Formats: sequence, structure tokens, C-alpha cells
Amino acid sequence: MFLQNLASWIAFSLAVPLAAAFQKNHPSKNDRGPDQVIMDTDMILLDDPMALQVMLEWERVQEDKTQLKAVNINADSKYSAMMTWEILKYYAPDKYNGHDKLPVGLRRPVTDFKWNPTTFRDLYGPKVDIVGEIASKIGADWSGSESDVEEKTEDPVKVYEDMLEKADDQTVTILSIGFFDNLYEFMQKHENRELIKKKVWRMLVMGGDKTPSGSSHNFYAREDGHPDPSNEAAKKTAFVFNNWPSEVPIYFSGLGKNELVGVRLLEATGLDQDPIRRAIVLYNEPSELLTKEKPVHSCPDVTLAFAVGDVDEEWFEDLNPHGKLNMIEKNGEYDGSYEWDDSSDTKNNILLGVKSGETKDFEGKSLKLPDEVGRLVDTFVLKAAQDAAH
Ligand SMILES: [Ca+2]
Repeated sequence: MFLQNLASWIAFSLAVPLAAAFQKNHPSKNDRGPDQVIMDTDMILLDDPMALQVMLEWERVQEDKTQLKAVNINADSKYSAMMTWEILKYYAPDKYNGHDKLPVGLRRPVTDFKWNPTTFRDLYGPKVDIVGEIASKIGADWSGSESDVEEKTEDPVKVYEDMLEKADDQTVTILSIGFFDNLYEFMQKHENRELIKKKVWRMLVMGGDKTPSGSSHNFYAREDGHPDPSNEAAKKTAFVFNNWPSEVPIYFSGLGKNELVGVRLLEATGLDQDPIRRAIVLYNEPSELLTKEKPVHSCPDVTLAFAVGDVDEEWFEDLNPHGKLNMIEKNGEYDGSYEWDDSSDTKNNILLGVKSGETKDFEGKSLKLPDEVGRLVDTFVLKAAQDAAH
């Protein structure tokens, strides 16, 4: 088995016990079947395609443990769906080469929205920079017709309904690396939350990592990357967290915010056809720094997707159940800011962390965690590309 080739962990120095209530309610991984992952994603910039790449590699190497069941796009651009299919085709040609092989949800009405590289600047990476549009360029290689995208995708609420109804109890992981419109609409329609309580094991959310308070892009922004002036996005986020059944844990995380991934894939030779490698190049193309620095990207979304596959909990753990994350309401409005309430009896909002210790990366070199988690993920991204090319 793939993971058994990795060096064993030594010298864990940090082991914070879980809250008793959490242990009682939450079945251990050994009690459950395979992890059925629904990826809820904006799928526009570089990080979410790379997170999909990572999920497909986990599925390949852990077929009995991690299974991707749907990509539910929290955006309405047809190019996001087309890019998704192109990545599925390249990374899992035997399983997903065809739009009907894996459900893809896309918001309605379907549009031809593209990022505008001259107006959007990535404020969250290690360098503030103009980034290149990738979705339409990677999506252009998909073999189907643009006009068929609406017919070949489904409404994201229906994807949630279908996938949750089919799943075994407490086996579903929702990986939330986009915004919250899809879940908001699903929860509006299913007010009793029965499907979530019965089928969902956990939700992992990109954001909410700062304590005791903070704000997160995914909690307040729109598809175009800018804050929603009407604050509707933040209101939907607050609804999801406020109405989520407390017995189904939400893991919050911004892991990898300062990490670089894609470095080794970009430097690799013989992988020019790889859609993720091409996306890295396109993303960095407008940058005048391209010739001076390595074009790389900071990717908490990718690191979180990597954490999903850590079903043996080698690298990631719920380091400290910090209590409950509350969205802050001011005069009946939300703006995406939150605070962690340590006094709450509800312990099922968890801050996901990286264990301290030594391990080996996917090139076999020793590294120390948590400091070098970026290198761990980066070598996995390269491994995924190398495996797909063979
Ligand atoms: Ca994202």
C-alpha cells in the first residue's frame, strides 16, 4: 500500500485530547466505510483545479478509502465546468473520461464569465500580482461543445440531493473550498437537515483559521473575487454555519496560506501537456516577475484537499477543538467576520492543524512538520502529475 512506503512518524510532541462530547458523537474512521467526497468549489483560479488534481491522486492511491463522488461548482461560468472535465479526463481517463461519469454541478443560469486578468490582482498569495485567466484556456481542450455545458451539468442542489441520498450513513465529506451559495440553497430546501445529519460525516472549510477572530475571503466574496457589496454572500455563509447540525463537525482551516505549491511541477520536464502545469504557467503569465521568480502559488485550498486524503491521520489532526465559530452580526448584517467562542458547549467546530513531527515528502526527503507542510503537498502535486503521465 502506498502510504506504507512512507517513513513512520516519530516524536510527536503535541497531542491535545479531544473534547469528550466530540469523541462520543463522532465515529472514528475505522467505524466507517470509504470517505465519499463532494468537492464544493469555485473552480476559477489555479488553486481549485490543483485541489481537484490532488483529490484525483488520492482516489487513485487510496481507492478503498477516498472516493470523489461529485464536483459541485459554486460559480456559473461554463468554463469552470469545461476545465473540470478536462482535468478529469487527463487525471482519471479510465474513470471520468466523459461528462456522464462524475456529476458536475454548475450554478444557473450558466454564463460565459471569465476572470479579467487586467483588473484582478491576487491579494492573498506571497506576492500581490496580476494573475492570468485559465478556465477558458484549459477548458478549451475539452472535447465537447460549449453550448452543451448547461445540459451536461446539473443544478448544485440536485447534486447534493442525489449524492447524499445514495451515500451510506456518515460517509460523506464535503470539501468546501469555494463560497456557500450551493449549501445555502440546499439547506433552505431541506430545512430538517436530515440528509446532512444522516449522511455527512464532516465538512472541511477553507477559512476561519485565525483566532480569536478574523475574516475569510470565501466567507464574503463573489465569483469575480471581489466582496459582495450587498453582503448577500456573507449572509449565506452565516446561514450555513448557524444552521448546520451541531453533531456533524465542521473543520475550519487556512493551512498552506503561506506555502508555495506547484513549484516542482513547473520545474519538471516532459509534462507540457499536463493541464495543471499549463494552468500554473497561464496563471503567472501576465506577471513581470515571471522571468525573475518562480511562478508559484499559495494554496490553502490545495492543502485542505490534501488533508482530506489523510484518512490515516498521519499528518493532520484536530489539534484543538476551540469551541464554536460564530459569524459576527452587526445591525442584522454580516460581512464575513467571525470569532471563536471558547466558552460554547458545542465543540464540533474544529480548527484543523498539522501535527508536529518528522516525515518524508513524496520524493523521499526528510522534512519537519508543521513548518514544511508546503513541501509535502508540493511533492504530492508533482507525484500526481507524474503518475498521470505514465
Ligand atoms: Ca477556491
